Amino acid sequence: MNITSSHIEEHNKKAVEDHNDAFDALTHQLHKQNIDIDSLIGQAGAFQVAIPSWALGAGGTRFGRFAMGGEPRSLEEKIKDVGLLHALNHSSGAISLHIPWDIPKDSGAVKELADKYNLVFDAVNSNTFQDQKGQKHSYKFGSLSHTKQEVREQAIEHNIEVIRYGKELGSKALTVWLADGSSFPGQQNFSKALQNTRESLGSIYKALPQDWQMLIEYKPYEPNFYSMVIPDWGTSFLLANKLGERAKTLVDLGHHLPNTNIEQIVAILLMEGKLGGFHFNDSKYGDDDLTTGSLKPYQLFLIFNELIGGTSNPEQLRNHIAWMIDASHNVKDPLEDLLQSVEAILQAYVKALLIDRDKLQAVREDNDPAGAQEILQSAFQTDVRPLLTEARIRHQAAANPVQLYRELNVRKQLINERGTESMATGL
Ligand SMILES: [Mn+2]
Repeated sequence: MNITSSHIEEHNKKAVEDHNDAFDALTHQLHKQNIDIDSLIGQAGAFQVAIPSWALGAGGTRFGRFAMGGEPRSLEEKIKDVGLLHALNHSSGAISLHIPWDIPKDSGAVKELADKYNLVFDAVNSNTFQDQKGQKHSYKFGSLSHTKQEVREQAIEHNIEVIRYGKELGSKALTVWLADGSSFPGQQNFSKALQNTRESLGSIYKALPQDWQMLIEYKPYEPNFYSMVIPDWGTSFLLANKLGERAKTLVDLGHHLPNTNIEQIVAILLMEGKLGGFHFNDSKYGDDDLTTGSLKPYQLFLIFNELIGGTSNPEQLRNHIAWMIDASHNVKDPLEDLLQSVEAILQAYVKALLIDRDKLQAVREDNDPAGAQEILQSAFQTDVRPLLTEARIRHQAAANPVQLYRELNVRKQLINERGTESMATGL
């Protein structure tokens, strides 16, 4: 299944009339606010969000998994699926791989295939949260933090192996998410576990190429339910500081206790030069891994407000932070879900670019919270969808990606190609 330029042209031809009306109205509205819409279209068109290889199949819960058919059966098919997304929205031009689920057998051929779809390889992800067949030591009681040196060494070696694969493909970052922790009081020596982790990460850091970053993720609970070795941004930040300049914190939006002020965390990490990347998703209760922006679009907007307010140059922001989705889809078609997530991220980004920074600064100086709210709401309530549609049309992508996906019956075609039983590797 390929999306061709004639598919796109035909779809866009039908959409153009309604689009032009909406786009003209928005152009007029922004012009009155002295906002240059072309510059915003350029910035929206340059923003790329990496798609994780593990989010292309149906996700599951611990109660079960419902197959959806047509799932990618190999790394090559995963790349093709991300290629489909990128052809539709022009904003999914990177893929983030998970080792060992996506070991490239022939890196040259894999790279060539990705090139064909204009995709690059984003951060590579290690996996020491489950045991693989034939693995010598079990991670049941931890990996990088384990009490036994031989288990820690095995986990370190795995991470170094992941870097090797990433180097072959042109990745520039390693994401470490540590599931280590304890499920019962007294089970683990907190400080010893953190110390072991720090030393293990130090060994991995030594193997990190000079132009790479190490992204350290945190999570307050799950899979361990009493303590996690890296439970919060403070612990990740502490490790990143001790490791060195190329170690940074990765913020997964679902990895906080309810009601945590994530935008404040983002602002502080950015100020300290330690914000390495994002895993976007949305949640109501915990690490729900729902579609980004489906529940809390305002929170997402406030995060981008901090990002843009904390950097002088949007280009630097786009290029120096790893933007990734980390979601799971139990009841939606994953490809539709990913299109919706990317769209929500771009909406939040562009809306945050609309904020009048000078005015915001002035009301802050005047201690005027109502004034601040007026400014934020004015940006947040602006319907920027015509702007994003225009950016896609200018890049020969689909005016409405989800609609075209449905018009072309992509899922049905994928099922025809791959069958109803195919299952993507992952959780
Ligand atoms: Mn994550």
